Amino acid sequence: MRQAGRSLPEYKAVRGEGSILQAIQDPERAAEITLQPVRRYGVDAAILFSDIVTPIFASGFGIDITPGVGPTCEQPFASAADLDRFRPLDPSVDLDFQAKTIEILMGELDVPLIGFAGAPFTVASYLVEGRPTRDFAKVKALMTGDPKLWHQLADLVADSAIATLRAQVEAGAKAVQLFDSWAGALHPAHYREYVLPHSEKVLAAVADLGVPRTHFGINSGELLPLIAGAGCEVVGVDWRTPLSVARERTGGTYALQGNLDPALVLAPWEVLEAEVLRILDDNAGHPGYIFNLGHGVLPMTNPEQLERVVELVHRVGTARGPAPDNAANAST
Ligand code: 1CP
Repeated sequence: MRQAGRSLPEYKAVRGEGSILQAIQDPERAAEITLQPVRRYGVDAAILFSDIVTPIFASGFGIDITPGVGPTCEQPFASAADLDRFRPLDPSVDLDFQAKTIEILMGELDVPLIGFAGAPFTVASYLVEGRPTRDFAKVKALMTGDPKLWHQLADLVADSAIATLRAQVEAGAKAVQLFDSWAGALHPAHYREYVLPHSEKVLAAVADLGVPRTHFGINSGELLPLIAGAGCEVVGVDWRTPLSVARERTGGTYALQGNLDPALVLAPWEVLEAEVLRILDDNAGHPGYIFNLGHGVLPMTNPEQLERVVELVHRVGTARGPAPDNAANAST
């Protein structure tokens, strides 16, 4: 549950003012923020407190995270000259704070740590647009109007994702997630031509590490077969596609993660409870399933509602666990 900590009073107490990049670069604080949702909710894994733009920031390309807005660039990526603004990332120097955070976490956590990176399209969209966007007009104009420059940019972003993911796993992360949150803004043909090769490169470059790879995009119902085929073991599903449909579209051999609508966590408990049970029923006891929200936790979420969701899933999800004919597969 990305940003599960964000609505917690204990997060607000340690996060500090200004850009979260300050907190991310402070290993003690970043480790504490990573631990908070695990302590509070008893979830089965922790997700590293960082952001998808951290490696780009560390490579020296000017980017910040503006409170209440998200990633912003004062000078967005606009021409070939901007390629020189990326330094190749040396994780042992540029991302040393991340390794230190994970080192602290390895001594504290009793659940697995999930590492992550942003996929080339989603990260590049912030670099080209300069801020969060609804229409992705500039980044689409770049990819279709100057494919050569687009591919050069996406390749650099892919390299930074590979460097950060490998460093996270080497430091102790037990799974990785590649967030292509905004891929659903693309037509499947454009996704296949301009985006998929770069995400495939990232996922292939971490295959030898032997940790499960999750690949996720919101609004990605039409893209699910392509997202699954990019090279992963787990496919993240937002709330717009029923799990059973997602399983059909991905051929039944991938684990799925999702797909509770984060807005429904704000609904009365009876509504939320029914929705959680509906999702578990839709999973129909399939062993390859990770209960999660379909996207990040909304800032106004009441932590008690999430506590109840976790408790319910642990209680009922286990009871409704693998159906008998799937149980054999689960143990192999
Ligand atoms: O759960 C956690 O807190 C783990 C750390 C984490 C992760 C996994 C953060 C901290 N960000 C992310 C990933 C991330 N960041 C994604 C991919 C997953 C997703 O789509 O949810 C994306 C697209 C971003 C970019 C980003 N950073 C946004 C979205 C902006 C937009 O385009 O709408 C925002 C608001 C941020 C800031 C941010 N990052 C993380 C937190 C806790 C926050 C909230 C703001 C803050 O406290 O200052």
